[in-house]
Amino acid sequence: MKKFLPKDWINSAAWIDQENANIDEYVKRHGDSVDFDLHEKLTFWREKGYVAFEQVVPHDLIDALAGDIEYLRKHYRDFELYAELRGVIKPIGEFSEEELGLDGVKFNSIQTVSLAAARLSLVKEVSSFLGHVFQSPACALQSLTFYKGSQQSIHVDYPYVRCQTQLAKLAASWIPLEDIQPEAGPLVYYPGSHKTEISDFFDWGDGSILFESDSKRQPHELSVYLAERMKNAGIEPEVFCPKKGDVFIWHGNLSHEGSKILNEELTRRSYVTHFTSLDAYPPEHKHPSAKNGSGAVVENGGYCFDYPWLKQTNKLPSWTI
Ligand SMILES: O=C(O)CCC(=O)C(=O)O
Repeated sequence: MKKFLPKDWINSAAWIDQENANIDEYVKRHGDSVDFDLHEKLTFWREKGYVAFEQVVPHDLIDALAGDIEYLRKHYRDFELYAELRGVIKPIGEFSEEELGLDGVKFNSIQTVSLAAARLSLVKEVSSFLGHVFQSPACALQSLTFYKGSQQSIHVDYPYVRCQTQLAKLAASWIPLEDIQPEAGPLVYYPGSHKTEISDFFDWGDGSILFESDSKRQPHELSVYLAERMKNAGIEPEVFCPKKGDVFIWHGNLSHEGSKILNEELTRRSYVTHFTSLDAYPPEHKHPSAKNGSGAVVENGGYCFDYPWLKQTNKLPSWTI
């Protein structure tokens, strides 16, 4: 099996993360194509490893996804998706209806059956911004729905989300499906921690930078490592308490976590998409019909490809609106 090393990350870094990135020059050439301040956003991203946009996500799309999720909980046997409950990921049909009604359930890659989800993944500012970060169109790799705070310990995404052909072409968006309360276990992130001089590379064993089934080290050891790196660099965590309509985008090497839920009564409904670029999209994840213009949702310059391995063609209600 090929072992991935720090050079595989460094050699695939997006232009914006390279030492000689010239944002002034880039914006002179491409700045007209967007209706936000591209220079400000790219500069912020390079320094901090995240950006947020306020009130850009259409509320009707969010409501449509919430409706799809409720429908899915009741008609789950009609859909070929994976769900996650208490760390166990398995086909949705192997859960009971009672389990799928529980607070902790996450639905994986609902964008394959929910048009609302696909369109939320490709919201204009996200597709456009990431298209500039990657200098190639943004492509959704996978998504997750959250009902409550995840309370996931500090981590970075790249050891886990790694099917893209260029490792460092990785980013994620986080869309609240409701206003997020500070006691609901909001997302927490560490500004500037995406820089490799801050994070360095966690060694999963024999120099590998990715979590593999035979890794010698475990995810909790990555958390201990990152917490120590943050402490040594003096980086304080920041909390993201967005309003419905906002979106947060983070770099594949930004340290982040789900903070502690302080009020168990509160939900923290959210939708996360992990992205790569079109030029790094894994060919085996692309439906053959995508070449002919079907087999993908294409919006705002970004792509959500149908997975070729899915046999069923049922769609959630938002697809028919
Ligand atoms: O929303 C959260 O609490 C964490 C999400 C996350 O870490 C991820 O999807 O990578």
